[in-house]
Amino acid sequence: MKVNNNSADFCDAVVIGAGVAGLYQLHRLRELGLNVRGIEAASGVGGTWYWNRYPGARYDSQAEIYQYWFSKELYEEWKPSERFPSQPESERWLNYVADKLDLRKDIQFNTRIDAAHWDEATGRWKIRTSQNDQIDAQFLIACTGMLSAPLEEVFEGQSSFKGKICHTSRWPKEDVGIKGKRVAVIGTGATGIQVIQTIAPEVGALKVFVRTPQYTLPMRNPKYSEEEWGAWTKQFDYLKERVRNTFAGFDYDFEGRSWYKDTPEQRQRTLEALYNDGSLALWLSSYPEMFTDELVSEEVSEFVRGKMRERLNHDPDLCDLLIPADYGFGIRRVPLDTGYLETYLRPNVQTINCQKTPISRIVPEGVQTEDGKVHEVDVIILATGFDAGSGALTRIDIRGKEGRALKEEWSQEIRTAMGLQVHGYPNLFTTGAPLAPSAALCNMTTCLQQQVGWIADIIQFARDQHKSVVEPTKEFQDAWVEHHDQVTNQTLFPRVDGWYMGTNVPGKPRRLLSYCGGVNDYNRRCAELAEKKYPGFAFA
Ligand code: NA7
Repeated sequence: MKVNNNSADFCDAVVIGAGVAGLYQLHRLRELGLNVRGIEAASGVGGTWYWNRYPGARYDSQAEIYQYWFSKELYEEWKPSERFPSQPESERWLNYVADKLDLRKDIQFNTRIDAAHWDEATGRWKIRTSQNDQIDAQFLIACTGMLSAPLEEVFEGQSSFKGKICHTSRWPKEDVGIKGKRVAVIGTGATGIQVIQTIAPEVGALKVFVRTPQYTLPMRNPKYSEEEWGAWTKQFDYLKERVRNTFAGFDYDFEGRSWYKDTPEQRQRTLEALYNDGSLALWLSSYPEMFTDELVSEEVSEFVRGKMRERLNHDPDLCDLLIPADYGFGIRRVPLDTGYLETYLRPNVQTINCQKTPISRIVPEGVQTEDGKVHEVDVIILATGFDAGSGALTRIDIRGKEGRALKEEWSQEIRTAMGLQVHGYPNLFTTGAPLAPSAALCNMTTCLQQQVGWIADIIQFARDQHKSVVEPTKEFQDAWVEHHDQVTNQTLFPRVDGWYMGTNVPGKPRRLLSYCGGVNDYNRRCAELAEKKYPGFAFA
């Protein structure tokens, strides 16, 4: 396909996506005086919080830090009802932001970008949408989300199923009708966990297909009164500064703690206190050696396993199936749960061990496993995850200089310049893309805002210099990839399969998606680049 630009609409920038990043990017670029067009596949704003409307969806960053920091007014005015708000509230929040900033008028909904081709002659992007719009834009900014390309077609025979089959992130707005029904959930990642614990009391019979068990921590989710929110608003300035300067963009941090300097009693006290916080603090602020040192990893893992055993009433079969034994706590994404493990003690919940009997296909009656057994159900819920980080971009036909195709290049190796640009694709900027903390290991609002701000600043810088094209040099990108790999290889992350390493998608090249040198470190590096007038980036 060639994108032609006959009768194309011209604009300075196209922002793809109207989630947390896209809304803010649109706002920032508009403030710079650019003519910006937002393109969004959904019928409304929200991104992740539009699409993931499955039962039980909620975030696991606390409301006081899952926030926009560029406006104190937004922070003060929107009053979260609880510590970890659910999807409907999160979607309402982003709608409130869109209204408040009057963003909707510049967003075209129900539209996907199908193709974007760099035109070297004009130094602009030629863009084609699913509505057959032709757009000619100087800058293309992908705020496409790191977990927005769902793995929906996972099993043979899905279309033959007589009942309803639904991926969690494509959950319909209307009632799916699971009450009293026989339901299968495939997948026990952060999403599967939220679905399972939420629907179990409602459905007739629940069959959970478990392949890799997860470490999971109980969430403490108190309601927030207006007064309590008022108290948080007084901390706005502190929190705004704080989250930029911690390892994972949360308010909590490792605080220089060291496993080897603490006594066994101190360690136990620390782990207990952080566990009881009911947040991700145990993962992202206990002992940093957990990510690098097998012995520490094993000890912290054993602490969590002990808690999980208690919650499972020490049932040997359930403990065997649901407690991880062959990888360490925190090396895969840690979910927070609300009664998830206890759900397995309910009489209407049954487990199927997919390591012993993998799913072979979907048949009209339900899910068939390799032992030939058909698990008959009325509804199948696919909590099977995403083509994370890169998937949203490779599903668009993006062509850079000399006709190179991003999909093709990334099918060999995923390389970026700090997750902000890709060499060979001038004036394409990315947020939530591979090789930055925003690809996984961070409080997303912290990281996305930092990237959006950095992108707005470099665009402003280029304009100030009367330059129209920005591209990272090959040397800069190579050096970043090398640094990323060096940091990664000091950790235990590369040893464990999962979406962090891209191994959940057949054929995807193996590399840790997220930069794990810390949000604080990454932010410092980005700020330094800006201060030094962007060495490593070519302006033309
Ligand atoms: P995840 O964490 O990638 O989880 C997907 C789950 O689906 C996981 O348990 C997989 O098992 C399971 N899965 C995938 N394919 C199969 C097959 N063929 N058979 C059995 N089980 C399968 O996705 P989530 O949506 O839960 O979470 C993604 C992120 O979203 C999350 O970390 C948060 O940041 C928000 P596997 O582990 O591959 O053995």
